[in-house]
Formats: sequence, C-alpha cells, structure tokens
Amino acid sequence: RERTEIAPGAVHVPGYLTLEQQRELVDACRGWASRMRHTKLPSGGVMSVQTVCLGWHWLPYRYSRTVDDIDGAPVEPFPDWLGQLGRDALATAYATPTPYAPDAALINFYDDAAKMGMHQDKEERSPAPVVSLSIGDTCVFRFGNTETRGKPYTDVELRSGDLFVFGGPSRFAYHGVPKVLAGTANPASGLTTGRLNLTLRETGLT
Ligand code: MD3
Ligand code: FE
Repeated sequence: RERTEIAPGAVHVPGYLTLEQQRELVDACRGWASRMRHTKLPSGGVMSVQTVCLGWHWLPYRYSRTVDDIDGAPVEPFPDWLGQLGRDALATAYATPTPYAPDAALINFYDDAAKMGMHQDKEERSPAPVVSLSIGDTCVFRFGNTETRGKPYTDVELRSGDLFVFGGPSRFAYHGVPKVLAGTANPASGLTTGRLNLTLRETGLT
C-alpha cells in the first residue's frame, strides 16, 4: 500500500482505516463524547478543539490518572483493542514489526472553526512513536521542524481513514492543524460534520 515518508520517521499512510473501522471508531468515541472538554491553557486561553483522554489524562503540560482540570474523576481506561490497532498501524507504517505498548489516547474533535496551533508533544517519557488516526472532514496538517514553531514546514491534507506515524527524529517536531475543510466528510465514515483525530502514545509513566 501507499506509504509516504514526509521526514525521517514521519510516515503517512492514506486510507489505512476501512470505512467499517472508521464507523467502529466513531461509535466508540460517541461513548466517550460526554467527557469531551475544551482544555483551558495556563495563558488564560481555551483550546478550540474538544478533547477526551483514555488511559492518562493530558493537561497542559503533564499527564494525570485523574481529570484534574475538570472534576477529578478517574480517567477512562485505555482499551486493549485500541493498543492492538496501534500496533497494527505502526507495523503498517514502518513496514516492519516494531514493539509498541501505547497506554494513552487523546481524542480530539474539530468543528469547522477549530484549529490547533504549532506545538511539540513533550510530556511523554518514552521515545516511542505517536500514532495518529483521522476520521471525518479533511484537514490541513502542518508538519514543521524541531527547532522553531515557524518555517520550514510542510502542509499535508489528512483525510478520513488516514494514518500518520511520528517517530525517530520526527517525534519532537512542531506540528499543528491550521484548518479543517468543512463539508468534506463522507457520511459513511460515521461523521457527517467535523473531524475526529485519535493519537496513541506511550507515556513512559507508571
Ligand atoms: C508529530 N493532534 O493531539 S495529529 C495532538 O490532528 C495533536 O488532532 C493533531 O497534535 C490532530 O497533540 C495532530 C498528528 C500528530 C500528533 C502527535 C505528534 C503529529 C505529531 C507528536 C509528535 C510529532
Ligand atoms: Fe500534538
């Protein structure tokens, strides 16, 4: 199948998920959706994306076993089937079996207006890759460099069913989502509007 390495360790696999797998993931995410929140930033801002976490709760800028910034409830468990999907995704992207034991998922929902600014993901204590799965509306994903928030960067469209893996030298690159392309979702994906992104991570925490 098609695999594009946009930078060392950063591999895009278009159409990785079947429509049936996309619908199953959307259904699972609907079960967690009542816990989706706009994360508050220490700057006083609020993220436009809505997020729910599994396994470990991410808050700026650490992980917790409890939803410390909302109600202190225990974080939802990270299901085994999602770890299996992550291992299959990594093996497909890197075209070689690679040990992978993700213990956290961040599930982000983007409405038409949501964006994510350029940032690095540095809260994990493991060098393992991040697996990203996209469903629903197409977005413009911006993949930058490890030195600065700005140029040089590469813009890539992520469509429903696409897999992206970020490992090796790409693991700590700046990245963001400057735009969601409204109205591009295929209803057969399970989403009629908006974009879902699941990222699987090894936190390296105990
Ligand atoms: C590159 N999410 O949750 S996925 C995030 O589409 C995040 O919701 C975006 O950035 C989204 O932190 C982008 C692609 C992605 C995720 C994690 C990465 C790219 C990454 C970690 C390191 C390098
Ligand atoms: Fe990120």
